[in-house]
Amino acid sequence: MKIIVTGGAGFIGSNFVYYELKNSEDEIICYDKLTYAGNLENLKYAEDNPRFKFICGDISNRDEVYRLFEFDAPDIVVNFAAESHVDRSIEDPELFLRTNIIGTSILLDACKKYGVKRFHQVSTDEVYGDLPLDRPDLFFTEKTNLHTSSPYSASKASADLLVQAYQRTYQIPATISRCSNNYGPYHFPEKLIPLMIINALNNKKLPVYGTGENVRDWLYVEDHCAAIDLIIRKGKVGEVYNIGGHNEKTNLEVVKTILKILGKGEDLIEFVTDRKGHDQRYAIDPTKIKTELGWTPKTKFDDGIKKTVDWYLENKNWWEKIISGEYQNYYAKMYGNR
Ligand code: NAD
Ligand code: TDX
Repeated sequence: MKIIVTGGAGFIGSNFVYYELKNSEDEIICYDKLTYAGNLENLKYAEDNPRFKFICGDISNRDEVYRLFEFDAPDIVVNFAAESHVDRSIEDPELFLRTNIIGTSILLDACKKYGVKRFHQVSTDEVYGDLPLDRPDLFFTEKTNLHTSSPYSASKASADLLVQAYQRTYQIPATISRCSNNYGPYHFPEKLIPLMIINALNNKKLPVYGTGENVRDWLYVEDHCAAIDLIIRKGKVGEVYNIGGHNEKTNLEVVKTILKILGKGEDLIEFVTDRKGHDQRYAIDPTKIKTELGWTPKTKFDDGIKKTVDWYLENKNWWEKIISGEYQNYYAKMYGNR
């Protein structure tokens, strides 16, 4: 089969490309605009594989997308392409609407026009909004109402609604997955875990928003890839699957764990102005994907975070190139006066 992986030069998409090249016989076409978050170096171990091809393109460009579907005739499309950072969406929402909503709708139109066996939308637990910190008994299930907090999550929820509308109206064979926070190799340094690892390695302050009590539910990226692989092959059309491994941690716990692994002092921690509209707690109930598809996460947080820190230690070149470029301006703008 032929699988188009949109956004395959980003964090999770590149891990998914490697997962498929290793675990399937399928042909993988990565279609990516190479925004600031897309990086061909993420795919350097795939480029010589005869089952892999890279095409540079934008999911919100209808002509380009139709050409892609016409020439490459995919069986399956997995849509990772998105603007993915909440803080950037708070500064400038418009691009999030264009890529995450219009881009998804154009991919769906292409599926309608050319036909596919499956369209899979990679969504997020953020579409459910947040849970209160004092109710550890509550979890997001697939039946939880959509209730978004940031322009990012609103754009992802809008895309989910479009996928469901196209599935019902035009019988597009679509599925949706909503995963909790990922971590692992190739994670762009703007996000919590890589940012804290890199700052600690450079003996720079670690900017924790608010009190650091907000809770995220962490999943090692390879476990997310395995779940998506199961859904595209065995998942039922029209269904939503939540993905998460019950690894809830406060941000402060995560930051302290990283400092401990690196043998650095907690004096590097700096509490800074909170994120606007900051979601309190995310927590996924993964019962459906476990019982219906037999998925279970393999990597425990304690092992995954050590593997991740090791990866950043061993791939200094990768992140040094990123943080020496435009990222400097981003960092000054977001953290300079915080
Ligand atoms: P990322 O920002 O690392 O990568 C996004 C990729 O999409 C980049 O390669 C970028 O170049 C590409 N892209 C952006 N706009 C594009 C466009 N218009 N056309 C084509 N390509 C474009 O993001 P990520 O963290 O890998 O997230 C991938 C997907 O998974 C996103 O849809 C995100 O909402 C979802 N998700 C992420 C997490 C997480 O913890 N990172 C958790 C759940 C769901
Ligand atoms: O410098 C920071 N300091 C800080 O305290 C950063 C970048 C983050 N934080 C906090 C905010 C969040 O509570 O850490 C937590 C995690 O932040 P992010 O890494 O920005 O992730 P989050 O906002 O939880 O969203 C992520 O998970 C869901 C991804 O970026 C999304 O793409 C995904 O959908």
